Amino acid sequence: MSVVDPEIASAIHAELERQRNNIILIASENFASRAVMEAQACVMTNKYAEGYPGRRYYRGTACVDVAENLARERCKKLFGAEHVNVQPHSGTQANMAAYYAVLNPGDTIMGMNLSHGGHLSHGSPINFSGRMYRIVPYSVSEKTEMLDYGEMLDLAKQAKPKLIVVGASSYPRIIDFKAVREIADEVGALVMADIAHIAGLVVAGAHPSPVPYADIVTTTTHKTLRGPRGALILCKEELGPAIDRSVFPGTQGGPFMHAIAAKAVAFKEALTPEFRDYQFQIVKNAKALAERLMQNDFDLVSGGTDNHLMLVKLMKEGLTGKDADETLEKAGITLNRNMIPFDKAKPLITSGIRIGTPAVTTRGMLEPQMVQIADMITEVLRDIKSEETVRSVRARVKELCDQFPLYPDLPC
Ligand code: DSN
Repeated sequence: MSVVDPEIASAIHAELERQRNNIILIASENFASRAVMEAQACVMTNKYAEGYPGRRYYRGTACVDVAENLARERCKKLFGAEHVNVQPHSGTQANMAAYYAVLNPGDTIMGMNLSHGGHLSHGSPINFSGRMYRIVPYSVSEKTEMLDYGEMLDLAKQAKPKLIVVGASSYPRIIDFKAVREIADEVGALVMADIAHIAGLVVAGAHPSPVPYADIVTTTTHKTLRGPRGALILCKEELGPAIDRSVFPGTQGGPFMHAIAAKAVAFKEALTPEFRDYQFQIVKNAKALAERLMQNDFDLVSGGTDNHLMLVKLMKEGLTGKDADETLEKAGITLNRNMIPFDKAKPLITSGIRIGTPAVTTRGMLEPQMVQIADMITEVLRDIKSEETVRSVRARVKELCDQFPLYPDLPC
């Protein structure tokens, strides 16, 4: 490739070096294994296979059928699910297909407010979901900054939703899927759980599973699940045909067979005891990082974390999320600004930052390194205008990264 396209080869090489030499704390990112990346870069990218294994609209699909069947079987085993569709290209497309399977335009969805931790595709007015459906957003409690299932029930009784969407992109606490099922049953609604962020935790048992309670479960495959970029849908057997029709031909054409092969590899990895230990370590690391930040006098949304992420409020420090993520990036610490519940700042500014531990845990970092990272974040944010502090932290970030090499044998 470096001969055919040296500019792209150079950008890829620079990206590898960036991933190696920075502490990545973006809660939705991770490092897929070499095996997953090899499958994703394979010749199956050349194959059209509209339809499903055994029922394709193209000839020559025997080999890709093997990949999709393995992906489906492994995924069902991993989540204990009755039916799975591994074709969605992304989390938003999985959610779109799920809505398309059970709703008509104009039907009512209750979804978590984006600025309280929800996702664009859970009904944001600037997303297709907010334009196609009537959205009644629910929020976290102002007092606890956690979901209040009593308030959710009251809202559901007024809104009479056809679907309650539960799941989040920036919610640091355990989600009580059973409580949501009970609310839905009281008002005759379906439940869709979007577990994109916590899927790895769920399969390991580090977070309760929604599979026994939700009619439909969607997730991406590249976050805590540590697979290729993509998504999947799980559902009860009786919804299977509707979900499959909704993915293809409803909302997608040809599946990405190389991505499905890579999903199969990731599911095999996720079935191992090592993967389970890894997920529990993500949570231990998040707790250690959160504890240290609080010892260093930072305020965290809801006062801590139960999962892989935390949200730091920066109002007391007189900082915005934008100030913080820009300066931390210069120091080699990559994370994102994030709205916090009841934020008064604009989405591109924000009053908080989101910090997640899946990627650093994949590198092998443990609690002592989380304390170091929390102290480096503190040093930068306490002295945000000091170029000397940024330089000094940058040097220590590099030393820490060198102790936990990333893709050491990747030729690039
Ligand atoms: N944008 C992703 C995240 O960072 O959480 C969710 O899709």
